[in-house]
Amino acid sequence: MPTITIDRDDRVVTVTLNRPEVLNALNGEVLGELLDALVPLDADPGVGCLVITGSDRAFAAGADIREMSTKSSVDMLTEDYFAGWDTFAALRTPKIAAVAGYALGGGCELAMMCDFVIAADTAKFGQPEIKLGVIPGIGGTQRLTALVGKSKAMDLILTGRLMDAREAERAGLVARVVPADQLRAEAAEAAATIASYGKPATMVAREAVNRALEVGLSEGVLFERRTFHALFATDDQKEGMAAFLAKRPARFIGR
Ligand code: CO8
Repeated sequence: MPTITIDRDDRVVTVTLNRPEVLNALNGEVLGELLDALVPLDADPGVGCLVITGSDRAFAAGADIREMSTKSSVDMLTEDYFAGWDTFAALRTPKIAAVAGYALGGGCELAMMCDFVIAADTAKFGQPEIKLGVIPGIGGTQRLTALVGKSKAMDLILTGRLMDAREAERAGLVARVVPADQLRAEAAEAAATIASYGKPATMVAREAVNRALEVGLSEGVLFERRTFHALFATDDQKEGMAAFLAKRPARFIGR
């Protein structure tokens, strides 16, 4: 039985994690199925946005503790355990995490690998790995610190406590909080909006924003400016600006 389901609605692809018996814990099988499905879709100009979601109870309660528990340090090193998640993070199509219930450990890290998070008011975020005698292993120490700042990242990672959706929104981890029964609709609407724009522009917009986490201000601003210049080679730029001046809706073609 697959560990994920894939639904496509025009230019939006929704991936639903589906291991309810373990609260969507992330194992090698989930990662393999995600990459098998998403790498080709990422290259498809007809796909404009991805939504990653889970169940009402759990987005994902972490990396699969059963899978990891018996591994040795040498196993971890030689398998380069978790390295495949870098491929997920590097997908160029914009991706939204739609989070209800638990987003813990690797689940919180998966949400942070997406471009932004829309949370149900039931969502709970945390990096509780310290309680297992380890630390976050899929980018949590880096991405959480970049999103919420050192003080709150230290609080969460050192105590292992969970934070609710409102605290996560105040802290900058979450972009929007909505009532749980509206989560899917809200994410689908945001994704459809993003997918309605030219994909070259949305792809490089997310690259430019992500650059802010990697480099200093002047390097980042230069990257942004050169990327902005490059977009003037696209038909979408001509169409978008002509449509604005003609006071009509733009029709983007993705090149
Ligand atoms: N992995 C495997 N199984 C899990 C996980 C998990 N992360 N989370 C929950 N489950 C399983 C439970 O074992 C249980 O299975 P069973 O029914 O067979 O006993 C089932 O899911 C339901 O869970 P609970 O009965 O515990 O449900 P509750 O509602 O009582 O509690 C919680 C829900 C609070 C989410 C609780 O399940 C929990 O604390 N889970 C673990 C959360 C956690 O610690 N996550 C971090 C995991 S480590 C990680 O993500 C990164 C590690 C980095 C390592 C770096 C190495 C390089």
